[in-house]
Amino acid sequence: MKTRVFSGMQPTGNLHIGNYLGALKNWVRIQHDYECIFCIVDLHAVTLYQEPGELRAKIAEIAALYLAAGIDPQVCSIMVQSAVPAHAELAWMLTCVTPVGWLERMTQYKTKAAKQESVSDGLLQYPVLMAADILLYQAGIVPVGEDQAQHLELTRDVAQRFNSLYGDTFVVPGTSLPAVGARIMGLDDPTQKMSKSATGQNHAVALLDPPDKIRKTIMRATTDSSPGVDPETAGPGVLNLLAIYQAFSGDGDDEMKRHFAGMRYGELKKQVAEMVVTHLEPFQQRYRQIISDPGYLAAVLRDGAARVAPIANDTVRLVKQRMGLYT
Ligand code: AQP
Repeated sequence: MKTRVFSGMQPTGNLHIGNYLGALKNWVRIQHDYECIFCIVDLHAVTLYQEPGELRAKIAEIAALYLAAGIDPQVCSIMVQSAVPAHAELAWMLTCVTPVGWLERMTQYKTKAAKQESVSDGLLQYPVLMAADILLYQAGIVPVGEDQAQHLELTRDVAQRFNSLYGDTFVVPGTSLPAVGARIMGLDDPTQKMSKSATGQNHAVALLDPPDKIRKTIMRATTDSSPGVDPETAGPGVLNLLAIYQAFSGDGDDEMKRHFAGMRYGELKKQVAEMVVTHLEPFQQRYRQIISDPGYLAAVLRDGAARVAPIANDTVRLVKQRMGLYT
């Protein structure tokens, strides 16, 4: 039997090349090797306020982006989190075995909470819901970007705690990070990770940005004060541009060094921009075709949820039995 893989994205903001290189591209690569479930995690999205109409549209957009990237719905299950109620049900049971101190230590919680006047309980519980998403399907591997590594560690801790309290119930999942592109940094500030919620104009390249905008954003990327590329001593801005190029091109380390050593920053940026545009143009064409067919998208999501719901319901039944809850 194939190992099961679970991962997801929030239907918020504009998906960027960090989301693509850190997660989505990896999903496409491994989809034939594992039994994959790719989720649109709308229950996570509402940990911060979302305008309902926009959220609905974003769910369709993310589904279309998954498909445009090359996720094959015949091979993988693409589904929306709130279509399978077992996610929320299991999250409650796991909440009851998770110490609050574990959640308060999460870096993402601290960063996001600091930006809010009033913090919802949901924002604190976010990693427990993520643990439920993964454990519900007994996933063995979770391909994510590096920023999610801490949440994955918490998922393992929750699974182990539950297993030790109630007996072996959950598969303890492993993380899968891409070799290149696990943490793409902001183009305006390469000390911060590229993020959907950042507001800077030149911060990110969104997957649906037109070619001119992509070129402009990359040409304005922060580099450093040396005259040209030295892969050994390059600062974070140059390393970030090299990582973007390498993750898209698939070039090896030696090839990269040979190609870019001594190159002026203007030329480096131009080549990175062309590499990104070349990859995103056909992707965007596929996206436009897919999004124009809402009937097809709805069918993919309905089919995905129907395929995974029995697995989720089995796990919830098992967890209830283990805990002595009414089944
Ligand atoms: N900068 C990044 N580099 C590599 N991978 C990244 N991911 C996110 N940012 C980077 C990975 O993308 C997947 C989906 O993420 P998400 O939708 O759950 O949102 P996020 O992690 O919260 O992404 P953002 O862009 O940073 O959004 P905001 O600003 O809302 O927090 C995950 O696998 C993630 O690791």
